[in-house]
Amino acid sequence: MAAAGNLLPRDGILRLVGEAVPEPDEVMARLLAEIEWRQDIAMIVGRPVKLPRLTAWHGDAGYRYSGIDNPPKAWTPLLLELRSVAERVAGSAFNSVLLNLYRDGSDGMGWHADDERPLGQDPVIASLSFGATRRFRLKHRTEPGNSLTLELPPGSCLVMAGALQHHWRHALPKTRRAVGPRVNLTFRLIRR
Ligand SMILES: O=C(O)CCC(=O)C(=O)O
Repeated sequence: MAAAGNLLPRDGILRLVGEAVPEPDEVMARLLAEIEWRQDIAMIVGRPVKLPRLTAWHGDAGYRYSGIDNPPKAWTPLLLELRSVAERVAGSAFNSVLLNLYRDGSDGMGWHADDERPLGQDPVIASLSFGATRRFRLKHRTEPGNSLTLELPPGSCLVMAGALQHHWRHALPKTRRAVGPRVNLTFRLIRR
């Protein structure tokens, strides 16, 4: 696991560490088999809309985003192993994880920031990727020309920290390329 420098020119910290998790294909197969994936529904302008991905929430604390309640499920042995990798890479402790399953290229996540109040002022978030390599995009909130695109390979760990969530938005765009499933785990520290 190589040390990784900051990829952002300013206003936050973004580090990508490749090969953070050994045997990523085996981990992917276990995540698909062991996690109870659910289809969340968000209310968008008063109408129920299925999120374009499946999700699961595990950990010590619940979480509410986009009007969706996430009561926590217990840590599993695999999730605890992955949490220690995320904590080692990020140098930070986590008490919760949001898991996203992108079934194919028509699943994705729109532009947003992880800036909900329970995450605190400058949250550290560590994101592990498995399965298909997908593009991850960031753009600065007030400087539209200032953007970044990264490929997130299986077994990699992306760390977002410092003021990033205040100044940047991120997204996992849908793609027309034929891609297989991808699982992403974002480890967070929820403050009560
Ligand atoms: O799938 C990804 O890499 C992005 C996940 C994400 O943006 C989030 O969970 O807030």
